[in-house]
Amino acid sequence: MRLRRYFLPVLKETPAEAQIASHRYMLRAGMVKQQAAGIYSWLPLGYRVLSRIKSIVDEEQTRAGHIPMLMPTLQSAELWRESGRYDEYGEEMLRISDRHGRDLLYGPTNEEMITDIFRSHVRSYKDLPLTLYHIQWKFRDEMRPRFGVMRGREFYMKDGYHFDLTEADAKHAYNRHLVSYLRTYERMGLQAIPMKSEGGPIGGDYTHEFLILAETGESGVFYDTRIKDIRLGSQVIDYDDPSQCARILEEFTALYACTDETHDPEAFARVPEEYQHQTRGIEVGQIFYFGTKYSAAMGAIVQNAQGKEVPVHMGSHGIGVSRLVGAIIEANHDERGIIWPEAVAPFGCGIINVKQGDPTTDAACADLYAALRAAGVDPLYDDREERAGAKFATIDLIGLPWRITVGPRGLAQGLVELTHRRTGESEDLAIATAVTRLQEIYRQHQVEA
Ligand code: 5CA
Repeated sequence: MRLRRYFLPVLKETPAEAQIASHRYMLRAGMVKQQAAGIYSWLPLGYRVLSRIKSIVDEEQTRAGHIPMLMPTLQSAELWRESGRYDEYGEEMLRISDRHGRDLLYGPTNEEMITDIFRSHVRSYKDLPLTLYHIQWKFRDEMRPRFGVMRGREFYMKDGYHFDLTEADAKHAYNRHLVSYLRTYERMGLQAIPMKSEGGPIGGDYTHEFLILAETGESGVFYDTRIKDIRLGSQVIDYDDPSQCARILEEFTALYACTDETHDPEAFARVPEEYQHQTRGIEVGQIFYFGTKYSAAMGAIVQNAQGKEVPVHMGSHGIGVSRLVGAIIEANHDERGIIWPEAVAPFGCGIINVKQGDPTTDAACADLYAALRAAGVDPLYDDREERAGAKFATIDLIGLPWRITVGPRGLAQGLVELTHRRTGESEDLAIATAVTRLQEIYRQHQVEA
């Protein structure tokens, strides 16, 4: 993309309403625009990051054997009356009526709708196990929407639902989700720690939240610091292997880690003192197992091998896709702006032409731009008639992980400068070497088939 042809409305001033770094930088970098309390337009740069996060979530869900689909944002109140949640859900539910006076609602989650789809089509245990998911906008009329996209009213969520014949199968589905979530967050350069939680309006007493440690998070967190050393890394995962998934869950949940909701001071006191730590965290996902709560209420029944009709065991699983954009910034920024992990960066690198209008420099930049595109690096070329300092500030603010600076002095020796946003380290390289270097870096983030 050439910046002159792009739409990147960066702000010079720090918006007064933004209290935390991610909100400030998302507004300043022209990623989002607030349209009403907790409701945002995603401008091109923000939309790029949101789409990259969505793709990673999709890839990891598919890898775990889960099937993508799409349900509508508006739902009929009838379904929610069947489960009893139409009244229970309270003021967070946005209720709407259509011209015929029929009650609708903007979905805050989809347990009822997916259960309805399931009961309309599945009759036999032979069609199980089944896990369906979608990534769709949700609406919760939060009392205090705040921190930008972190606590929105309209937000983008991945929600998945599994259907199993037995409790044991359902536990495996739960464990499989936990592992696939760990992989998803690791791919985004995040460490999200699973913590025992409470079911809330979704229900179920077996549930974990995934938290990113950050002082600006909304949940209080108590944990054993040794948990920070545990990573999935590049281990090969067989999602069909119940014992491997159970072992990974065990490994990631053995050490103490609780939010203020489930914190148990006595158990925490048993953690050696030097490892006890208390901070705050951002909840970027939650998984639930709630057995037959919805299937029994709504008649999602299958015949088992003995011909007996039984309600299916279910769970639901959510990732806060739009919240992740903010959470990643909270975990990756400095005083100059955002520092995107490569996997979710809106552009792979910035090209800075320090002498726009100089024919040799312009031509070198055009060649470099073409070469990077061909190498799959997806560059943003700052081709504006601006001072070099202003260009550096923009590329730093919007957080591109790499920057290539092109100027007449370097070009005289056939060199450009490659700078790493995170470390600030720079190297003078031949143009072709800089291109290959970035190509290699980004190749690591492409998923193997
Ligand atoms: N049905 C279940 C699982 S699909 C469910 O709705 N779970 S949830 O309530 O925990 O939401 C899933 C994730 O969505 C949360 O972990 C959080 O990351 C994100 N989320 C929830 N509320 C908001 C909000 N108001 N703004 C932004 N993200 C939110």
